Amino acid sequence: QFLENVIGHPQFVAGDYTTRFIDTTPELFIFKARLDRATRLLRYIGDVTVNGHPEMEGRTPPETVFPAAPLPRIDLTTPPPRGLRDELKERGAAEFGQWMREQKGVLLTDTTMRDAHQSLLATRMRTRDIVTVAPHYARMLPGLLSLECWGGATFDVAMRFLKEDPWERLQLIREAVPNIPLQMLLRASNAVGYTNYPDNVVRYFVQQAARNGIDIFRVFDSLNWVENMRVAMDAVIESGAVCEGTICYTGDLFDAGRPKYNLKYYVDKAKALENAGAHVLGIKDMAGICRPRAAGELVRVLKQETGLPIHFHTHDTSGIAASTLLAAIDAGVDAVDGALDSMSGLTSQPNLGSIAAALQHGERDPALDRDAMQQLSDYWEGVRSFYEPFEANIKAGTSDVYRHEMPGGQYTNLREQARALGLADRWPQISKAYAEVNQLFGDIVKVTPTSKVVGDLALHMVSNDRTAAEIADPDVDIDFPDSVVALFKGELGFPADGFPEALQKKVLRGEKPLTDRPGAMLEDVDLEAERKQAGEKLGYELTDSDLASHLMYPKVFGDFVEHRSRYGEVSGLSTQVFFYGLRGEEESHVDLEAGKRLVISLQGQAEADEEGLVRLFFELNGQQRPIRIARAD
Ligand code: 3PY
Ligand code: ZN
Repeated sequence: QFLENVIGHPQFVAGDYTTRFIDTTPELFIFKARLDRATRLLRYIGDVTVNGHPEMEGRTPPETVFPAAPLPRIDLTTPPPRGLRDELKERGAAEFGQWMREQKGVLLTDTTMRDAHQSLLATRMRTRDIVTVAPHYARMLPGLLSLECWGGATFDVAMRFLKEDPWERLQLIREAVPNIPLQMLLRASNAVGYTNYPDNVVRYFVQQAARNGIDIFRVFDSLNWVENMRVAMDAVIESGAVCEGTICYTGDLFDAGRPKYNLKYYVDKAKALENAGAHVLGIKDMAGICRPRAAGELVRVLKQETGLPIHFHTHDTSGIAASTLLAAIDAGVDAVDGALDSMSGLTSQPNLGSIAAALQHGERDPALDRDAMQQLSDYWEGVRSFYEPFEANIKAGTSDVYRHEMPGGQYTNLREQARALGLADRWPQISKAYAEVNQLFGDIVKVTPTSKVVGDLALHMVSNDRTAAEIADPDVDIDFPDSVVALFKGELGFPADGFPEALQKKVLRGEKPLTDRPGAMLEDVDLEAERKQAGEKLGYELTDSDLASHLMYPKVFGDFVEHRSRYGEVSGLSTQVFFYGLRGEEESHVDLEAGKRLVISLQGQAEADEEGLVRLFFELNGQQRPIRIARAD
């Protein structure tokens, strides 16, 4: 670029320069960042057009042109009306919790931007598709309790597969939606990862999330171990945000043969969370197995036994989750989660629009604009089609979920893993093995990350033709997956009644399990030293949120930074171009920043030459831009 600048400089062209030309002409060092950014993006588009997106391997890209994602026409220049975030700001977190308890109408959380696509589309929804509709939410549904839009698996997937910065997503949603509380899912001491982090890393992560815009933290522990949630909960409370201390629901309240998860279990957990300072009590039915009668009883009793408002979350894997929500609502639940119509059902949340319709004109009417919900759903329907290859191809609800108890977010993922291992036709065996592993582990709570461990062993059993009896038999040698060893060591904490001793002994092969919660045994990280070290490796000074990303996923973050320096900010590309490249002569617009728009089209492409290089003839803002791309083998 420097050389280009010199050769193109008018003084140089005119021969009007001396040997001090470089010293006295500082503009030579102003590189055309815009052009450079454009070139990098053209390389990305060229690469995907010629070689396909790596994520499409083994998937079928759509053949046809995509339908539009129609956006409701509304005036976005006026400031959004007052919403529940204003209520929260005025009252503060604790009083807001009490205010929630006093509301007659049910409060609604829309999970479309997080759990719905995590559970239906392998978490692949991109920032651009979310942020495009965010300002419409602010103006059309200001009465929503919250938008669940961050955390869970979205953090990891954003960097690993979508090559975008999860923090930027949060900042952009925050900017577009100043009036509705933003909610995230936090796996307590596992933060947004799959294992416990040192306490100061968890604290740092929560601080960053609050600073960047999260108002409500749903905090859960994957073994319902409240002691292991305290560090995260304290950090949330200290930040001023709402702490939704959450119990994961498993088993069946009314199954006398499985008394471990009876009403007393839940009441004890709820009281422990209230004592730990929760402002709201979350009930997280991650698999969608809470039967309607159990939901009603649970809500009725927990409202009596605690002074907290209750926020209920479920999945529609069984096909009857709406009846569970309605039972919870009848019993006085304060808030429920759902996803907008076109992103609801199956492993996702129940249909928010239908719940609102069912309650209309009644005492618990959430009083939201149903036309607005419909229009926003129409938008999501268009967006969903961009992600067609990530659909799980499940056509109906399954009552089998009551047996295997897989979380909605895991169900499709595990099926996909099974497919990748060539075990697609053995799914019934895998789901059976999953239930058996749960029993081998002592009937545990299964939610990220413990659910992943159960899934790992279930896949291991089926791919190695092992029975549950063989897994348990001390005389049969099993090469346990690493995640199973870590679980039995206590790296994710412990269930209230511990792990079955005999299996623990077999898995650990003489190694001793931890004697305390993992966070207490892990040394604090020197954050500034870590920032410096990572900065030296990556070649720039990490921002606070970069540091949080690095602390969560050092390798994934490093790869993401490398991708960004090679191709630039690919988050600005449309989803069609990001995944499928440019086809025919369609035109793509990329807004680099306000007022800097790239208009890109592909005029044609030549056959690969003998070195395997393909020439692509792009047009960029009206100018020819040929690019050569190496065809991958
Ligand atoms: C997550 O932790 O990502 C979940 O959605 C658990 O249900
Ligand atoms: Zn969920």
